[in-house]
Amino acid sequence: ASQTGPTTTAIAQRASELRQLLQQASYAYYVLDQPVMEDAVYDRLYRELQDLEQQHPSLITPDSPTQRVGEQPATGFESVQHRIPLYSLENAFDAEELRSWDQRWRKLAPDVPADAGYVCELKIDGAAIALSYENGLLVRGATRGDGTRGEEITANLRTIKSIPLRLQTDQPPEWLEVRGEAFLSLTRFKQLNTEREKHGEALFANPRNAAAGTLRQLDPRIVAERQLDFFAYSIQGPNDWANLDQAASLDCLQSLGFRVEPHRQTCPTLAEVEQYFSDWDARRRDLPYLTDGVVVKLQSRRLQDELGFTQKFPRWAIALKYPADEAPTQLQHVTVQV
Ligand code: NMN
Repeated sequence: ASQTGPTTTAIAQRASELRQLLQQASYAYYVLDQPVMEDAVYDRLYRELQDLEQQHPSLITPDSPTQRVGEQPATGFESVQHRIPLYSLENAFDAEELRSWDQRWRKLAPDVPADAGYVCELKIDGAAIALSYENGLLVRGATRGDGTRGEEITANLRTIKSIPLRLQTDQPPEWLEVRGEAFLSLTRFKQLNTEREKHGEALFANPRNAAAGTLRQLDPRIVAERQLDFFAYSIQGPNDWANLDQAASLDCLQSLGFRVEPHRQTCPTLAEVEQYFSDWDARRRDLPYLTDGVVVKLQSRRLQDELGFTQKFPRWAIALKYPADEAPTQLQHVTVQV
């Protein structure tokens, strides 16, 4: 028999190679912001993979870059229970309240030295979500909801290009939960509102409302067009993965393929935390996304475990908030900041 063309194995190998190349390029493009491939090359490889998958549907894998956007709109969202509840954070509105938080936890752990260390992270103004990975594969994503139960919005979250469909590790744990903030960049927010204005549609009040509303869209194709982004900030999993100190856990998320807000800083003392907060109050409007404060966490995981939680909040973290802007974006030039 004169069989021509590549064998099934060769085709499967090529599909796998294409997925890997595209995944690497997409990671460099969306997460690292450092493209490693020309768009035209990326688009050609993408089409080649699409064609292969179309001819051989059995080759499609759930982490294929072609599988980010589902075709079918949902009819509604299911309520799902979070594996571990998502607590909210206690707020502090000035340095005074920050110090009072510090004194409160120190009473419970009197032997901790003054320079035991804090990690400051910019608090992004978006929507909190939880992502579940099983053996490295994204299997579920949900909104925060009331912290105990949220809405299952996996198809929508899969459209976010900076969320890995597969964790970048050769030895993924059986399960891993990653939390973070889905948000819209300011550029994208403004573009969307310009488009909406042109079409006579109601404008989004702010990027947070736009992100939250987008996540509850029934049609993942609309979600994909909105181009949400994601910063990871917390990791839950089996011991080796959960027992990391705060700064190491953020580095771990980054090495797993997530975007982690790059301006985080380890601050040995509370004075440095206060400095970070005031430095960023001046600089935050230069960022391409909105931040409404600084999340301060204790660096030591052991201390976090020792302090635990109140009914509502972790004792080892606080959100230090900037005063809210008084007017919507369009009117900012007439807003008097006091
Ligand atoms: O929907 P995706 O596959 O993410 O592509 C959207 C656009 O972004 C395309 O025009 C593509 O060329 C571009 N892109 C480029 C790279 C690259 O490495 N140059 C990677 C991912 C997406």
